[in-house]
Amino acid sequence: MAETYTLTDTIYALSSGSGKGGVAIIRVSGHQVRTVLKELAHLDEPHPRYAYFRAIGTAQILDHALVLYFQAPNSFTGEDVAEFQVHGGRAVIQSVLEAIGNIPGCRPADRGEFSRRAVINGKMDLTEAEGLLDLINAETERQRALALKQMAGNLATLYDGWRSDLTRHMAYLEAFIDFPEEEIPPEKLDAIDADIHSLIDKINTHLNDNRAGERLRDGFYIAIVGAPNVGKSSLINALTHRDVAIVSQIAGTTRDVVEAHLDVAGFPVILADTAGLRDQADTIETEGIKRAVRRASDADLILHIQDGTRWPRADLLPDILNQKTVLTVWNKSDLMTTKPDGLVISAKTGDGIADLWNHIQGVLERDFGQRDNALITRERYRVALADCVRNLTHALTVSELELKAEDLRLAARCLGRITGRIDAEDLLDIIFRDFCIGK
Ligand SMILES: Nc1nc2c(ncn2[C@@H]2O[C@H](COP(=O)(O)OP(=O)(O)OP(=O)(O)O)[C@@H](O)[C@H]2O)c(=O)[nH]1
Ligand SMILES: [Mg+2]
Repeated sequence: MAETYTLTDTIYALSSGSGKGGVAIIRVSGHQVRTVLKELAHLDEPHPRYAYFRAIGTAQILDHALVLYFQAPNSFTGEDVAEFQVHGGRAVIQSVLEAIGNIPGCRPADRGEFSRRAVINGKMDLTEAEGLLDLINAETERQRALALKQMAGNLATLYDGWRSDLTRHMAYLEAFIDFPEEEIPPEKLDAIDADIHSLIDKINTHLNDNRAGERLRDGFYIAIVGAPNVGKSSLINALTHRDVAIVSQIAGTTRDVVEAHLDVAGFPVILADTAGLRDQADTIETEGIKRAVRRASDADLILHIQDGTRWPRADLLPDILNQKTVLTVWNKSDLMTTKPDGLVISAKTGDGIADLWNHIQGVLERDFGQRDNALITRERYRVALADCVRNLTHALTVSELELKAEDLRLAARCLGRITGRIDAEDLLDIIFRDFCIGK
């Protein structure tokens, strides 16, 4: 059983990053905020949203800091909130945190507890809180843009809108259930069914997004595969401008999968160099080849490297990889006498690498690029949406009003689970565990 969440404590934490810095921000939220401001900053009647420059401390001065007060409900958490912008030294931070902790009713915040309170107090829904988490974790431009949209409520608005449509229909049906002597006009029933149909279509379109949102959060996997010695490791080094993989003229050099994280035009990319594929190999190399195929079959894009000096003789990919998006790349252009058709590069001289980047970007753009609609960023949303569609589809097959209303209720519940409007307690524990303290 999840413990029931209590809002009686006042919580505090360092909300800026840990370590030394010019300024550190300590946040306090809860009933005791006014007491904290009085005792620590000697502010009796703080104006909300004013910046005060104060000496901080009770018995002795700990620091001179900017102090801000946000009055409930107009704060991040919806409670009274204070922010202390102190100097960012470890001893300063420690002493101010301790001084707050000495005030009765104040305790250190848990992971994500500020955001959790914001959700409980209706300042944001779960998708917005998760958007905030993603924004904090965003490493590339497109991740940032995606997270910001979600934090601003694009998914919340979408799901709440669908849910309120369903609630409206439900209420209508309930009215006729409650007064059985009244016949529901058949054209009204048809209109409701038509609406359910159209909602199913909308959710299915939303679901059919090539998992762009989830992949944008997690990163796109690109696997470099091909026969031994064709220059795969040379290519990962050329693409990353680093010496990430060992290069040698001995066939079968690479055994393990070697990964590098890159930012490609704002897309987070995980590039993997793999062992050369061939039939004759020792035990260790065979294991390497197994890993290579496994990694490549999970990849969003495969770069199939061919030795261009052997053109037009081409190596074949294992069957399971042929269903994936594959870019064939002919390497070693500096040694070629005839130029192959298609993508030609030299991992050694850098010839054609810029063009290869353009092709990779083209694939990313095509599969995951700018879409106007809101993207599903978590499996949890996807599962709930699929459940919702199932219930709606069932609603269309039943004619009894009671059963139809029940299906609509279940469908609405699925949407409510995503936004946290219902069943939130058990979900909250799981979701806010991923947050850091102070958020
Ligand atoms: N001239 C020339 N040599 C290259 C080029 N790319 C790779 N090589 C050479 O080809 C040999 C094999 O390169 P690697 O990058 O280790 O090849 P690999 O595909 O990773 O090989 P395995 O790990 O054994 O599967 C090395 O001697 C490289 O210097 C190229 O574009 N031009
Ligand atoms: Mg290699």
